[in-house]
Amino acid sequence: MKLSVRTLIGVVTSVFLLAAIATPARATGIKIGFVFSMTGGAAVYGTSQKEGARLAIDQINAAAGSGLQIVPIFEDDASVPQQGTNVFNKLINGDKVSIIIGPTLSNTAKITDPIAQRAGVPVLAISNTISGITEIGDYIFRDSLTENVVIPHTVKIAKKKLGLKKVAILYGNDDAMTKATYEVFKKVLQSSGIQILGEQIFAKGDRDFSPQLTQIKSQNPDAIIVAALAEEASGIASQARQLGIPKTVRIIGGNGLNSPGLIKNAGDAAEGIIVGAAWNITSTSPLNVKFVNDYTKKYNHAPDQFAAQAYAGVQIVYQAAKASNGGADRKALRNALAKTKNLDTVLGRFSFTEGRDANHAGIVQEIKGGKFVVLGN
Ligand code: 1QQ
Repeated sequence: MKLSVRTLIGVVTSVFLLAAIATPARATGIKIGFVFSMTGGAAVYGTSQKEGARLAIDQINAAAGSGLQIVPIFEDDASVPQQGTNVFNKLINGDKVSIIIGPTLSNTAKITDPIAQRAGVPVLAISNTISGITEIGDYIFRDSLTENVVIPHTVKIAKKKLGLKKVAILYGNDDAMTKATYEVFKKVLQSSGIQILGEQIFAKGDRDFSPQLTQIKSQNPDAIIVAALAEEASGIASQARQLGIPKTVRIIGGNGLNSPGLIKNAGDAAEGIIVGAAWNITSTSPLNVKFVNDYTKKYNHAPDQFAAQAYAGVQIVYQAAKASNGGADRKALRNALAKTKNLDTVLGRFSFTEGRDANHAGIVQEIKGGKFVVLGN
């Protein structure tokens, strides 16, 4: 076959053009998968997390210019482990993300994180607080404080301020976090010499807590320990006051109670609730002041702890990506994450422990005037 020069040029040009069309644009950033509960019972947390992450991404990408960009892929786990599994598989095998931030609930993380560990995909938990999450494997990190760290502090401050002697416990027995919170409280109360008058349970989705609260009222406790997610905690707080349990009988809880959604739903009945946290809005560090201002301006409402942990999480991952040549190599990214030391974040100076857990001070808050204020450090 004889080809003219012109035909040859035409063929070569077409091949190049076809190749250009067929080749996807080279990734110019680090692909991060986000798995948050945007629907279902934990949506109050997931919504804040997405807002906090989005703010951090926008600021980082604007500052990076032609440098390393973040390419986010957001997924909703619908507050259930099965959907968490589906989206983890999609992000790992389909989108081929470098790392996953999330999922919102420990109840889901227990099921999803082993999938990422087996695939060699790092995970940064930003709101899981039960023990045993980072123990899933060496690719699992977290920037949230555990109940094990926060609850002893909560009980100590509550005992000192309120002179607690006897309490009743009400907990959800079908969620990993509420069960763990109950177990940690029980251990800490016993070792603090505080008497447990009785234990009551409920399940996710319950709306009527009056049988349990009537029982608790008859026990005349100094306080009620509530291990619940925000949705059920709102109903519990409202009904406790409706049943005539006075506000002097404080509700004391774990991480599930750290949402302003609780204040919105329970209104005045939320006043006086005590909960340990990783962050409080009044922290005066320059980074936090800027974060609170920027966030409030962007979303027209103040951030919560979940937004702050998400914002810090994106920053932690980004610095590790930069330190590992863009984060495309998951193992190098994992190793860079493990080296995170004294990073200035909205949570304070941040380092991971040997076991890849958060290592910073917590605070104890109470709800006063419709806001979370610091009760003690
Ligand atoms: C967990 C939690 C939730 C209450 C917050 C998202 O701490 O599931 O571990």
